Amino acid sequence: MSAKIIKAEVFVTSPSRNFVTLRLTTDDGVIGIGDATLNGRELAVATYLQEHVAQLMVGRDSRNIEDTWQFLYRAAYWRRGPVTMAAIAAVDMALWDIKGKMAGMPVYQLLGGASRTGCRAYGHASGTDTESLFDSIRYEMELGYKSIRVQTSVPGIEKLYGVAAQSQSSGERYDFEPANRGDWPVEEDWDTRAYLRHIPTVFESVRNEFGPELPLLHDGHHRMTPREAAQLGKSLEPYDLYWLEDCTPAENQENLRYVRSQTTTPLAIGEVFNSVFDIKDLIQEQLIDYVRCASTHFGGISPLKKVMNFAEMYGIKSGFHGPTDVSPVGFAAQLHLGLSIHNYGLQEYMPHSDLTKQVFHESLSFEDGYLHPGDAPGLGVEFDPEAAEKFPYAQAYLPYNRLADGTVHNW
Ligand code: KDG
Ligand code: MG
Repeated sequence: MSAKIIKAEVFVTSPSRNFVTLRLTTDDGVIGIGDATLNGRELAVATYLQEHVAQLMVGRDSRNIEDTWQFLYRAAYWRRGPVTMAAIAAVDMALWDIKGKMAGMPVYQLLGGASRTGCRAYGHASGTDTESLFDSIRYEMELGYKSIRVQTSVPGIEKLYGVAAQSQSSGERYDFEPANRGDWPVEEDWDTRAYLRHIPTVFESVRNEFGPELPLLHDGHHRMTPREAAQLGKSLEPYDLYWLEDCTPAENQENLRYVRSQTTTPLAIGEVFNSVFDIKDLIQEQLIDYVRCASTHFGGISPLKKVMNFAEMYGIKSGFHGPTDVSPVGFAAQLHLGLSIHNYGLQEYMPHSDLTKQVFHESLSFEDGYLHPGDAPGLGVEFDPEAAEKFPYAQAYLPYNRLADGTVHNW
């Protein structure tokens, strides 16, 4: 068995939403797939892979995962960035997939074996008012979720991330897909003071209705300053959140020192990070509780495993990003990792649409609130190129925010 890569193909398909998939084939006929989807900027990564990476893969020994990762990272000279790291992630995943298939083992076995029987997942509830929010929470609990993210409308804000019941141009459930098809991003609005006043009242009513036990999460989606984030964290303390996510943008990791010093509400950050250098201070100074990075945007399974092993030393757990824009391949990749590491926390889970499942055949299971990647060799996801062809790329953009005076704000 020489395991040499003889073909590297890039597929862009849009079954409900856009996905970029890399497929590597070895001379033994083993196929490995990887996810390179970057929501709203998909073609940049597809081009990076197609024009700059594919030819470098041909002739390489598929077994040397670490060497290939380092080669793509260091030989490019231009390190990091979401486009580069999503492209490297796809290669990394595809190589783990191949290695698993060659070994006849699921990837989690190659990563050290299972540390638990399943990965606890959280569901997404949202509502435009108390009644619809409670209905949504009850629905998620009926589906089996044991932890629930809560997002709501805010009086004074017209369009808001994460609230499903609001009408969007796509007509689809908004908390499952924020990107809108079309050639221009949808404009939304934002008012921090209105948000900070309203959210604690929402969690108070949810706790009164559902009691103290149910783990509740909330996503601030990068829109607050450190002081505002501290205020929110403090005001949510009585409601015992499981985590407050992206309370402030973390390009400047030092910002989290102030937030951390002001509140005991657990903090989760990292979905837009693409390198250990984006998160190393947050981990080393114990400024966060959960790592939100996704295998797809963080360079693949290999670097995410390293960062989780590093986080383990500080008692920080995983909370990998799992929206629908992480494809079934990327999702499986981080599920294998989550099952194997000791410091697993919680996994975000937004099930993919039926159309997406026509293209990507998953072997994961979701039972009673727990996910398992399955025991098929490799990642356990099969990609169907013929089905993919039926769903050509459709341009889509994530929305953006403006304040009342017209200033662009973080979305
Ligand atoms: O593409 C952007 C989405 O992945 C993001 O808005 C989803 O914040 C998100 C989450 O926590 O799922
Ligand atoms: Mg988020």
